[in-house]
Amino acid sequence: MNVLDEIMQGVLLDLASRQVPINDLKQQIDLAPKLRGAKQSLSKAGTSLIAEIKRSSPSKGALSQITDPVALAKSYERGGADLISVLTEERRFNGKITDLIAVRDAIGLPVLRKDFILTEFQVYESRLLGADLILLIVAALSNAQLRDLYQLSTELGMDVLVEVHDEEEAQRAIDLKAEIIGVNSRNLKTLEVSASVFEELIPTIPSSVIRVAESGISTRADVVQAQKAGATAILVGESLVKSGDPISAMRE
Ligand code: IGP
Repeated sequence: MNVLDEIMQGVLLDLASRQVPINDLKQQIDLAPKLRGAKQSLSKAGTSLIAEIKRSSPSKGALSQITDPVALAKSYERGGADLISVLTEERRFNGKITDLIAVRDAIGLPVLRKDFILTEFQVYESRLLGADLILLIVAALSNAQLRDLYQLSTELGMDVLVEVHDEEEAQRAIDLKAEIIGVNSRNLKTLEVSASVFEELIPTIPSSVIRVAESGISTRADVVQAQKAGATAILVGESLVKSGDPISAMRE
């Protein structure tokens, strides 16, 4: 079993433990928090920044610097981030649904729920938690699942970040007519980062799409490389979590 399969298995187990009837969630949808417009936030001129709250990762272990996710999110917002990503996957990333709620309450920016979304239940749950943007990982889903979860997410008003790592996945995202596509330089099956992935894949995505370069970005040169490949946004976790005042250095 590869890493992605293991993570997905854990996600499904955790889900079983908090499952309530899906109708209970549907009934509450009208009370869901007002949406903040993720796509709009990522459509401004220049390269947008998605700054991530990440406590730990399977490849790097604990990024122990996060003692207060709310304080970190506020500093990202002050630093000029356009959108905040919050990991909510528990087992491998030590993410917390409560982080998403607390962060969203404390800031005005739109938020991304960064998790392994595999079921309709999680989509309704994300909307109720106030996620403005939801991650769908092409490698984790069949075409039918991808289409159904994408459609449900947009019906509920959320924007969708469709994540790809190779040419075939990128084509599936394009065929879906995804409006926001993320190219992850990390292979979730092996956890290896390959710097050439941005250059290979981003140019294959139509320019009408918001193109997000994800993972392994830590220096100004990395940002420039992603921009040259055609990225309109970057998603940065570890290097922002680890450094004190990093955002000014990353912005043009
Ligand atoms: C952030 P980094 O290397 O800057 O910490 O990466 C982000 O791209 C990464 O956390 C990520 C991720 C994912 C995590 C990208 N896709 C899918 C969990 C699931």
